[in-house]
Amino acid sequence: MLLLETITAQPGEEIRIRLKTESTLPASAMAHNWILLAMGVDAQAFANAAVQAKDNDYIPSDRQDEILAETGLAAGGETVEVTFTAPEEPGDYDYICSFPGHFAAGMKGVLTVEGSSGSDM
Ligand SMILES: [Cu+2]
Repeated sequence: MLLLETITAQPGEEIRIRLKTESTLPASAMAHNWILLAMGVDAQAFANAAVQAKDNDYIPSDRQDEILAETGLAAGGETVEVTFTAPEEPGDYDYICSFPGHFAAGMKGVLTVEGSSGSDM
């Protein structure tokens, strides 16, 4: 399960996500990934499409433009990571695990990019 439900970042900040799957199940039964979606993408719709994309590690190839950052799949005992630059636009960006059923089980979270520091905060 994803334990980290929120991440806060500054615009343009470099972020590294490292994901380790602890499981003794075969990869076909249990693996995880981490996919950061562009602002405004319907995470539920993306997850639904991902179920059909088994041949592409559950990343729907026709929705690549909705992805800001992604890891590969990590099966039991494997670690994957991705380094990316946080978006410049302040706001909330959903991230999910697109392995079938995992989004519905709650493997999702929100990356919040904070606004430029002003006196109104
Ligand atoms: Cu998962």
